[in-house]
Parts: sequence; C-alpha cells; structure tokens
Amino acid sequence: MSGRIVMGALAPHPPHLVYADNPKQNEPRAEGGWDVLRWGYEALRAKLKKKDYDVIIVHSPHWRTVVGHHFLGVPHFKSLSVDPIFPNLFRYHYDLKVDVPLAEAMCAEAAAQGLVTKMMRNEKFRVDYGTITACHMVNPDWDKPIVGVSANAAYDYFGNDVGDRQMIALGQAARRAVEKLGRRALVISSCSLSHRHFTTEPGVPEDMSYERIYNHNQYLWDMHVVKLLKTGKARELLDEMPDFIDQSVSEARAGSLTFLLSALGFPTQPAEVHAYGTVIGTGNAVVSWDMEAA
Ligand code: 2X7
Ligand code: FE2
Repeated sequence: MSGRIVMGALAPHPPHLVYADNPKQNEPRAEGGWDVLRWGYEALRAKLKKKDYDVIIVHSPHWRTVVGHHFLGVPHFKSLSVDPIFPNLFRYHYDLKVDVPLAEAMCAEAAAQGLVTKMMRNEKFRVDYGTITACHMVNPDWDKPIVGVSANAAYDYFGNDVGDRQMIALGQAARRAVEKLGRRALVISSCSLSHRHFTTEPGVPEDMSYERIYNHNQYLWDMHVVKLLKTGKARELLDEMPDFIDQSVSEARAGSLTFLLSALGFPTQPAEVHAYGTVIGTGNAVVSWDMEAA
C-alpha cells in the first residue's frame, strides 16, 4: 500500500472549546461559548468522517522539550489531564493509542536529517493538553492512534529562522516516514495564531461579551495569514513567519504551523477556512487542506 498524508489541519487547542462542548471525558460543565469556532470544528469533523485515514500526527506547543524533538513512544496512555492555567475548565480523562512504529520511523527520519531526536518511553508520562485538546476536537471518538511530537525550544534559544529550519526538516521527515510505512495520515498543527491574552477574566468563563481581539495589529496579522493560506501562499507565509511570530506574539513560535506546512509540501492549493474566532483574546483559525483533492 502506498502511504501519504491525506489531509492537514490547523487545529487550535484552547481547552475552552472542549469545555464548551461538554463531552463526557471532561469534568467541568459549561453553558456553551465560542460557538463559531466549535461550528468550524464540526465542519472539519464532517469532512474527516468521509476520509479514509489511519493515524493522526500532532505537533503541540505545550509539550516543550529543550534538547531535541521528542515522539510519544508508548502504545497506550490513560490518565487525567488538567490544564495548568484553567483547571476550572479542563479536567479531561484521556485514553489514547499511539502508532509507535510510525513514531519510531519519524524519529529515525528526523535524525537522518541532522535533528536531535528522542523517543519518549515513560509509561507514566502525562500527555500535554495541546495534544489532547486538538485531537479531541478533530476526533472525539479517539478511534485512531496518534503520533505526538514535542515542540523543541529552538525558536527561543536560537531564533525564529533556526526554529523554522528545524521544523521544515521535521515536517519532511514526517512525510517520508508516512510514505515508507504506507500510512494514510492526518497531520494537525495544534496552534493558535496571534496570542495576546486578555488581562481581565470574566466571572463566567463562557461570558462571550469579553471575547474579542484586544489589539488591532493582532487582527490584521491573523487576517493576513488566513488570506495567505486561503490563496495557497504557504511559501510566502514561511517568508513572513519570523515577523508574524514576533509582531503578533504568535503561538507559531512553537513551530507547529511550520511543521504542518512543511509536511504538506507548502501547499499551493487554497486551504479551506472553517472558522476564525478569539479565545481569551487570542486568534484561532480552524483550517484544512484535502491533499487528495489537490
Ligand atoms: O493554550 C492556550 C491557547 N493557546 C490559547 C487560548 C487559551 C488557552 O490556552
Ligand atoms: Fe496554547
């Protein structure tokens, strides 16, 4: 069987979206909130239901590693994930499977590209909420294994250009491993766009009267990025990524967005934008690329 990445998605991970959906896995109950983003995820899930794929590869900003790029390397994880900032919103009971052979192949391909890599073999490891939230929003049934990839701190220690170069290599490694192992993969970037938080929290978390962009510059950057994606200009976005990261304090600084664009080969086909909205003032877009429609 010939493997390929069948679909890619930008899948932001604010735990608020899971909270607002009231799934059985999450303990807190909500009255709703962030509806447009959740409708966007609904549309993405409807697309994915029609897709034949067997694994989700996810790059998450909230699994930070200082030395190297790490890959989940244990077949099964089951535990409780509590958001460190919003424990009142996210206490999520996860039970997930890992495609370890694919993770090992990605790790080996990345090492062959000159990246420092490591398989994460600790069975008691607590999977980060960025991985769990994005995977839940795209596939709440958890009926596909995942490959979790850490966010190395190269952007912080060496700068945006070095970080991007590493993420380009990591994305290429992911694609090669998928092809070699004959997998049909969905690749997701668990990442917000602009990332300026509000500074006053509402008493009721889902009080939507607080939810808006708080700085016009952030909005302009987000719309610029969305337009580049919609018009198939992933390469141009890569050129502008260092400025986007710095000027909108973007979460793309963790590398997840560059990783996705690289894994997809910097698509020139228009991306489908399912939704844009703010969560605590940060900009979030739900976006997908159907690589088989290209
Ligand atoms: O991790 C996040 C995020 N990236 C954006 C908004 C709200 C909470 O958590
Ligand atoms: Fe985040």
